[in-house]
Amino acid sequence: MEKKFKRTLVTSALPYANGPVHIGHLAGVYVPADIYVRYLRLKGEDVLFIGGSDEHGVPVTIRAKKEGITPQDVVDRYHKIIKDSFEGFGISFDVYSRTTSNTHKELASDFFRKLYDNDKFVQLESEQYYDEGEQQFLTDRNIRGECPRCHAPEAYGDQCEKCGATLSPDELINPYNADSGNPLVKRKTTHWYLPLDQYQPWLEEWILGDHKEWRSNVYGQCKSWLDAGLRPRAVTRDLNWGIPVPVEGAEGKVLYVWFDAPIGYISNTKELLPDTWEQWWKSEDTRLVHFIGKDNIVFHCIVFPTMLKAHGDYILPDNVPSNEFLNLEDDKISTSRNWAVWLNEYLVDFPGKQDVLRYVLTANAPETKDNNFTWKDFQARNNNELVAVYGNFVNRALVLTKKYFDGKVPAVGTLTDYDNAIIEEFVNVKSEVEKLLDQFKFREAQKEAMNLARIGNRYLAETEPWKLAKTDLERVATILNLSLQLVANLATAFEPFLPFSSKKLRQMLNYPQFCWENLGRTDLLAEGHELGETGLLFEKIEDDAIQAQLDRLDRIKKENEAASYKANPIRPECTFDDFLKLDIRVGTVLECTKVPKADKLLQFKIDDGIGTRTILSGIAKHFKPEELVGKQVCFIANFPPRTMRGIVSEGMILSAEDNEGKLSLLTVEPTAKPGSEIK
Ligand code: B3M
Ligand code: ZN
Repeated sequence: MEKKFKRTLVTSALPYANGPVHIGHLAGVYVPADIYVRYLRLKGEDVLFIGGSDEHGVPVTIRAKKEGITPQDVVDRYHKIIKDSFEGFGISFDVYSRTTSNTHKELASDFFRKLYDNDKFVQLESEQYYDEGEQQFLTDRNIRGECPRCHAPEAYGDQCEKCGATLSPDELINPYNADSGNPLVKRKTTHWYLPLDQYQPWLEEWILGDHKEWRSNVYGQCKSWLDAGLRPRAVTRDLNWGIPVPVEGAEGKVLYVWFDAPIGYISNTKELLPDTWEQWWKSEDTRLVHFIGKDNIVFHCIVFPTMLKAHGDYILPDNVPSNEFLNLEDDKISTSRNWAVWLNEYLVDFPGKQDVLRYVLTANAPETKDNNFTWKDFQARNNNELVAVYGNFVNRALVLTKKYFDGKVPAVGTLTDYDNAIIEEFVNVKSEVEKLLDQFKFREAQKEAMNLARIGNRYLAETEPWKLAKTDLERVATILNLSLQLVANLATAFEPFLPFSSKKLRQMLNYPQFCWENLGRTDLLAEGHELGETGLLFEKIEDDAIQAQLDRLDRIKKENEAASYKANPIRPECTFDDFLKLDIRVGTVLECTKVPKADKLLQFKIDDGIGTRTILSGIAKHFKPEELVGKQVCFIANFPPRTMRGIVSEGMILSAEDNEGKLSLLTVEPTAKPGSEIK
């Protein structure tokens, strides 16, 4: 059933222009997309690589407000930083534009209008949160309130960052406007919805039936969305930053950022190829591939295809290779916590070492599961693989050729069985690498390429040409010829993965052109061909450079801790007399049980030195009751009794809460007599 395509259109997710891009972006989307595109180009295929910044959406407005500048200022700044970072890493877009371009505004607006005119939307009235003081509707991200799950005080309307729960604003306890702090009321508003439910049968057939070859994480996520049943999705918002809804009576409304952003792929193609863009988007012999991160799967596999289908003129994606997430030093990468390796900073800290990061990110690509980036691993992969294997082999082959043959490719003599066995090992590299790249298995494909260098190193170690120079120069010629052919193969095989190093290597080989087709051949460099200047392909990375990065992360961790301390500021001054009002005592836990039907409450029976007393405490989520029996706790003994769930509680048990909401009980060390006073 293999369809024949004439051209491949590759898109990579449009990053939000509300901050710089980091290693997570690079590993998840841009490096794999770039490897794929470079590979297709090397094969001589017709391919376009579309990128751009996603410049609408609420996060941009939030940052603008925080900094007291306009949303346009924000996106102008970050679009440039992001574009430069991608250029710095050799991400070879054919176009990198932005969703604030006129081409895009017009095309997205027309797209909406066509769906509107053809009755593809449903119009629904709903109640949304509204800030009467500011006279504005709020988007989920702008609403904050207490998390209904973990009771963190500042959860967002769409998510709690503390416990990770996905939320809707309606679930928040005491919602308020994150900017103004005002409490919110509900008010009616009208929006246009894409009726995904109507497309459900078609989507099931198209994805679950026709695209079983999609990565299992992608297929699985689509399946669970479809199994849960799709519902109409609003494609407009009450907001003043975005593309105005091109319909009468829609003042103050803009297209939802996830409606306009994917259309950006089309607009950016149009901007690049004003005359021929339609061939790329409207012709069945174009193969469309979206590279994205896993949080974007539903939009690229369900929402955008539905938009395209509803529109009717456009092709649908053939594949959506999505990666999982990359963590940094075992912690989730987070823009707001500054927990990231920023690409613009890396380019300054490690000039000329773009390929090292490309290599490490591909070697650890989160293709099938979340993966972890650590600076130690970065250093180890550079020093033990790029330097010790790839660089070392190349260097030995080139230096020996300079030494014994004046830098000219020596002639091959008779091949030994061992030579033939080595050749045997790498003739298949082309089909191996291709097979993997065609399946978007970049990690394994890069391993295959690296394997060539391992073969080369082994070959030199076994044959030891430096020992033969005096006795058998002809044999040395054969060994070095074969080694140089391997080096040329390495430059070719690594071209999609490590473009900077391949370029350098081609210069060292004085071998400006080569072609993917020739990969695996042993006659790439002709006898007598003169090599170029030799230099080091990779350099060792020393401990202090790594330590500097670890120190930076340590500093950030401390700053984050300090910031959350500030979020719980020290309370206003109180006097010693105030303190003396509290009667705090030590007690020994005699019994501790869960209160039936109250999932937070523990019931304690405490020996308080005089007798026993009952205390209820809302800490059941944090402790196992049986583990507390026998422990000494501190409690406030002079609070008035309080009845909860029909039980009278006589006091309050004290505990310490850290900035992640984790509790530790206050106890005494060494043990004290029950009833001891705390002062
Ligand atoms: N800007 C989300 C993100 O950066 C979004 C992608 C849009 S792709 C059309 O993860
Ligand atoms: Zn929570």
